[in-house]
Amino acid sequence: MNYEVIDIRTVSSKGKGALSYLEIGKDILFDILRVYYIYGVPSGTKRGGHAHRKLKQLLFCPYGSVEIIMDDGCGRESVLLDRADKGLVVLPCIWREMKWISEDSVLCAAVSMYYDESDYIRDYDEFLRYIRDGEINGIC
Ligand code: T46
Repeated sequence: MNYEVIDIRTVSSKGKGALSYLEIGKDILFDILRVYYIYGVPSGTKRGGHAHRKLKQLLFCPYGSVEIIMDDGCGRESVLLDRADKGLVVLPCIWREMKWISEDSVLCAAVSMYYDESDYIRDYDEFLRYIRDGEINGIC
């Protein structure tokens, strides 16, 4: 499936916590044009339910735990973002849902495009048609 779990480089200072960082071109292999974060979500809540046509994104959870459920039209896989030094790169043509596991979790995204609603596919049947056609013409 079109995703990758990465270890975010982290420097620990004894008794003083840790600092994690990402560098464009080294840790993230696409340009970042936008950053957003989602918070204040009650545990058990599901968000998402969409795919992107072109957008690439790195998701990470600096506080709490959020499950990312991904679907490529053939099957489903999930990744639990439960550590601040764990990242998930999600490439286009993946349907995703995000489930808030613990209260007050913060989900951060560093993404390759400005916000553009036309990049979203929010209907699952349309997503299945898009990836079927995309496989034929090389988009997905
Ligand atoms: C994604 C997952 C992980 C904006 O106006 N600007 C923005 O940059 C974003 C991301 C959203 N919006 C608006 C669009 C909707 O009216 O904020 C509202 C909530 O967005 P949405 O329902 O798409 O939120 P999620 O949590 O389902 O999905 C978000 C991202 O939209 C999406 O790209 O991959 O987080």
